[in-house]
Amino acid sequence: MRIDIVTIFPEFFDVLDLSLLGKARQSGLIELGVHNLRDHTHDRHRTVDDTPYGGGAGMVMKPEPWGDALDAILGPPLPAETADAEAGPVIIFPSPAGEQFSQATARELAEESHLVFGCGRYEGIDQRVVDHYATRGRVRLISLGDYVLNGGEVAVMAMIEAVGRLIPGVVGNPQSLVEESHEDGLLEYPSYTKPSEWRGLPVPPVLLSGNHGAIAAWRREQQLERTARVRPDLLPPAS
Ligand code: 6GU
Repeated sequence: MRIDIVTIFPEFFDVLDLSLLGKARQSGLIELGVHNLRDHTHDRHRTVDDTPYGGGAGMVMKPEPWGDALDAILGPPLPAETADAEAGPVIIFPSPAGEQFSQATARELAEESHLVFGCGRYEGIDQRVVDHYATRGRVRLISLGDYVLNGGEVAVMAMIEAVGRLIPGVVGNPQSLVEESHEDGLLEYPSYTKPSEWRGLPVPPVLLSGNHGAIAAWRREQQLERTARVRPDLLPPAS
């Protein structure tokens, strides 16, 4: 998978050298391009924002640097009559005004061959950037959840981690992708390792029983109890 990121904070993504995703890049499973939006400005101050038309608080990101930066990734625009957005990459603008990211979104994005992320700052990006690139690729506005971040970078990092680990070969043991929170619609069961007693706290005896049926039943019960307690919204409505 190819991933391109446009941002005014390219250093932010240096951490993608580390851990599982760093290994996936070294092995060629993930190819990453991080692009500085300011490299696509043409004034002495490398300006990326301006005041909003119609007034209001804050600043809006200007369309021209975004157009130059995204065209450098996607190629120049084609004549409107030959444009085929469906054939283009998925272009993601992280935004608190977007659809909410979920494990289902991560699974969809993991099937793609090219993702482009445009990290907005300030009060967002001029809407015409979103509108124009919807003719060049499959644009999605995606939010991490109902809270406000200062910019899209942290959100993109979270999305890349969630998507990257679903790419075949990135996580060593594929079974570990199956048995975790959200994959089966429930929260995961609690886990224990040695020693069998720590600070007076024993491991639940069933886990030491060697009875695989009983262990599976206990884990399922724990998943249901935990989900009902902290995330009842994930359970199907009681009939
Ligand atoms: Cl994707 N961006 C920003 N700026 N804030 C957010 C978000 C994204 N998701 C939740 N809050």
